[in-house]
Amino acid sequence: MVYALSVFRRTRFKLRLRARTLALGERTLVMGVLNVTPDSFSDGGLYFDPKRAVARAREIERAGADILDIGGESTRPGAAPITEEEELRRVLAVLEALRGKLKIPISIDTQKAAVAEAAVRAGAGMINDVSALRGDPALAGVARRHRVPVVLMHMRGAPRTMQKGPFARDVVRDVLAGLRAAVARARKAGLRRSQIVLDPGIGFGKSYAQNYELLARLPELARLGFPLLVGTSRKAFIGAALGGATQPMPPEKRLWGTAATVAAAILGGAHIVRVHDVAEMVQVARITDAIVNAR
Ligand code: HH2
Repeated sequence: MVYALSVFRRTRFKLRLRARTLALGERTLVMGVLNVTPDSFSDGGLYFDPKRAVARAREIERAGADILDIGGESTRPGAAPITEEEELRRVLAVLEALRGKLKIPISIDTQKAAVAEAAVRAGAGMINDVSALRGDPALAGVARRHRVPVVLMHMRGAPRTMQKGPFARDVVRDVLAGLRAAVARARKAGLRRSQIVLDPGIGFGKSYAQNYELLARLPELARLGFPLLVGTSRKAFIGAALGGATQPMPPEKRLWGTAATVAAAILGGAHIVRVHDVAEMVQVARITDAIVNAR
């Protein structure tokens, strides 16, 4: 009898961006987060100034990220939506300043078609929509016309109220159903299957325990037949498990907890991990990939 760590063998995919193709499943791709916001839960205010944002983008690339994800609107629990003008103002200044300066592709984290359109015109190669086309149905048209991939993330409810519950009785079933519906919306709007990446939406309308359950049961989401992106970085469920519910460990101290979740996500079949601490999580990804490939 051979006993081995249970490791999920990832399906390989090719993700066609405008200027290049990303191979998914050979090694884990690391998506580095750059929030150009005053209020993001872990890096809010740090890179609100475009000059600082550009410096951070270059740092993220040097640290080994494969993709840079730029967002102008916080989706942390309780966050209030911002206007299209404000979001455009925030992200375009950075995208324009970055034009031609990075080798890695840029993803635009937005729920708004107008922001996605302007960002793609300013050089973004993919779209990350946490509302999975529910926020603005016109966003699918932007992806279709420009032939860029789109990340469709599962969210139960909306950021303002999503952590108040009620949560799903069976979280995996809820995420599977939500992601199937998201794929149907995308396909109806004319997107190709090869343009779609799915994301279980860790921390988006789930109890802390359900986030762990999603990580433990991630291989069940691979059944959907799409590449998987997982974003656990510095999230509250890590802080709660480390510090306790009344005194959670603060976001800047969630590095090792994040590392554990990144390793688990990769062992469970994630193709892309979205993280703030790029240099550290690149190391975690390389070593976990070595374990995956040693089977
Ligand atoms: N999480 C956040 C934002 N965007 N996109 C995807 N695809 N998956 C995620 O898990 C995800 C995401 C939240 O993290 P962060 O960007 O750091 O915070 P904020 O929303 O407060 O800006």
